[in-house]
Amino acid sequence: MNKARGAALIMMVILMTMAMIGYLVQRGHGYRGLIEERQSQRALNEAHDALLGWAIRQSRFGEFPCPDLDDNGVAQSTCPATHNTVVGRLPWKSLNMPANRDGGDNRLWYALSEDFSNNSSITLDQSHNGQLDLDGATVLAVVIAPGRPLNGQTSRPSNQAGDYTEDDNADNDNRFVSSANGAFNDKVRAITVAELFSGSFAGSGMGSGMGSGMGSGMGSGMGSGM
Ligand SMILES: [Ca+2]
Ligand SMILES: [Ca+2]
Ligand SMILES: [Ca+2]
Repeated sequence: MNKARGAALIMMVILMTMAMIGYLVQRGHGYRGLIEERQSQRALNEAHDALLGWAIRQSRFGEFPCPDLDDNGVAQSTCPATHNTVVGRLPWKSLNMPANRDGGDNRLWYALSEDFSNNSSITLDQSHNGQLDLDGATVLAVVIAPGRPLNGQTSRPSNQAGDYTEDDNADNDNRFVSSANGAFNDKVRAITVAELFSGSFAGSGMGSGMGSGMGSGMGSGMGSGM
């Protein structure tokens, strides 16, 4: 083998090794993304069921706990509202559930319609759909797994939604989205008045849908990379 041929062979081996390494790294990232996505979905499902389980047990049927505004796990005793919406974190201690985190190791965010908070004393029935909008549909609450920080979200930990959520989820009004153009990795799970009154969610102790986990809930937004 002459020198030129030997050098070409070595170069080919180096290129093939680099290509193989690149493939394995990419595959590893894809696998990590899948694990994170599943963890986020699990956390959203647990939060969804815990919130509904709480609401059906209240003396005022359908009242949900206030979001946690200071990240101590405990619901605020009063729900300060903006645009008929209360935005904060999931009050996991008040819900008597483990501290669940999404695939990016964040606590979940939680937004609630004012009618279903303790700001209101109206008797809730199926004519009250809530005051939040998720992808154009009316819902009574949303839970959001914020995912890893994206560009500009450099101030974590904080109690500002914009450090965790993106696009229409970050502006503290009553409209939320499960997808958006540009940088966006929020995973959103809705809670609807139909679910509240059907009791068809895991652990509800009522209805016929127990144990279903409701994994296909509207607006889950799962499927894109974290
Ligand atoms: Ca709190
Ligand atoms: Ca996010
Ligand atoms: Ca919004």
